[in-house]
Amino acid sequence: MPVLPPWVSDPAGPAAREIVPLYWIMFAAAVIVLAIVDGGLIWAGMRYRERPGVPAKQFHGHNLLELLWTVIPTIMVVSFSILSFQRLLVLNDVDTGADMTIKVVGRQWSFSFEYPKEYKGVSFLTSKVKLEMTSQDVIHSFWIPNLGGKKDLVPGRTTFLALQADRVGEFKGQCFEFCGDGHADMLLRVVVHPTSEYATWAKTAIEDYNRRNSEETKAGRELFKTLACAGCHTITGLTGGKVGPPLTNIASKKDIAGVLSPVNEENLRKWISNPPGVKPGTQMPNLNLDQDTISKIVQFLLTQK
Ligand code: HEC
Ligand SMILES: [Cu+2]
Repeated sequence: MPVLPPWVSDPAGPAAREIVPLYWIMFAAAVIVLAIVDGGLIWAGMRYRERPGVPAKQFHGHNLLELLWTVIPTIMVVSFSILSFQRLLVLNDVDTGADMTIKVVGRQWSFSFEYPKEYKGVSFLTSKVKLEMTSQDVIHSFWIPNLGGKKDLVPGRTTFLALQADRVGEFKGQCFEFCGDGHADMLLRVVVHPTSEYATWAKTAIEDYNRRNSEETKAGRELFKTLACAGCHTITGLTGGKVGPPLTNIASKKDIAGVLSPVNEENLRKWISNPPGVKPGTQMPNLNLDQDTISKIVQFLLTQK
């Protein structure tokens, strides 16, 4: 999946595409103003400066010039405002066509995202995602340059932003409101999955969430701690056994004891039910556990990613 550098001028969605022309118009105007003002300053400084025998030239007002530098900037500011408000009408319409709402909370110094609890089946196509945002402490700001829009997360208030991408990829962003020491660590990453992969990702994410919070998993964790497993296996923060391999990230491994692949519910069950039956001569004994105990332990192990 392509990882794109955050860059405003490389729009990857409709909101960003709205903004880019305005970005260039303002950028060009700023460059022209810079050239005229600084050019004029340098030119006048050289032309009218004091020289040996020539006193510096004195001016007292110039009606035409003053009119020009009042009227032109006014026209510029007003037209930029109008153009900006037009864009904002589009950007602020977060609801039309939004398929999914994700809640975003900013805090010093991270963002957290809460997805809908249910997955509505594989036919569920997500194109526009609405973000419902708030902050726990100070003001933060959500900005993914390639996807456009930029919205503050304000404590005590809810703000909205819509994200929509028209290419697959990983888009980077950053908190855009200085929020304290860890401000620079508030990186953001939006992963745009192809529709087909999104279904799998969402299903797994929801399964993981439900598993982490299930009673069975909690029971499995206790069982793991109290049964013989604890004496032979290390799980960081839980047990410290050294006879067998650490199981802290067992659910992310490619295989179980080198013989069963992948690491899933079925294979973990098979392994724990009878290790020597699966891998003759292994050092892990058959603990003769009942099916219910094994189920709980397996649910717990699957959360160890
Ligand atoms: C007497 C020590 C011992 C006990 C008790 C024990 N194990 Fe093991 N376990 C091992 C050893 C040794 C291995 C490595 C087996 C091999 O590769 O042949 C292992 C491997 C594993 C693996 C595969 C690890 C990997 O990295 O592939 C899992 C999963 C596992 N044990 C879970 C458990 C669970 C759950 C319990 C408790 C119900 C348990 N073990 C009890 C010693 C033990
Ligand atoms: Cu921040």
